[in-house]
Amino acid sequence: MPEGTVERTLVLVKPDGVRRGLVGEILGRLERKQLRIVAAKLTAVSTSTAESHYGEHKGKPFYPGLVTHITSAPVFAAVLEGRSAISVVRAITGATNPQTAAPGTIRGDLALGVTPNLIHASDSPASAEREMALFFQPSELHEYARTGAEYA
Ligand code: D4T
Repeated sequence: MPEGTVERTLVLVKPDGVRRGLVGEILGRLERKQLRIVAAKLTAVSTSTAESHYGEHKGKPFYPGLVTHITSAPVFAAVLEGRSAISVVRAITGATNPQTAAPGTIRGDLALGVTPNLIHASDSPASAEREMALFFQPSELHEYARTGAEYA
């Protein structure tokens, strides 16, 4: 039995991932790790949602470009659930800069730049709670059992 408590984490396939047709590839990698999709939708990110989501980065040099990017086309938002889901998804995501992200990670294999780095993944339980509430109503979160779910 894998260790860790069951967690939920917010994943965004960013506009570069949606526009490159990589939603299935990215979600597929997470599903193959037995993470359970409990919510998902294609959605536009308003400037106010972007500013809330990336509030911790306000004032940094890359902040304006980050907000411009995340609002430039729809994102595919999803909540993934599983044991230690927050750290497991971050590991599969890889380092922020795709030039140094490890091969085998989503960013290491597929991303083209630091701002267009394909995917956002929550980095702590507190961030996950805050970010899930920004993108989903409680009624949009679903409960079900996966078959053969090692991370269930
Ligand atoms: P997210 O939060 O999107 O999962 O990314 P990380 O956790 O890997 O990275 P982060 O919070 O440090 O940065 C958030 C977001 O800002 C973009 N960024 C970052 C950028 O455009 N230029 C930069 O120099 C940095 C550091 C990429 C991710």
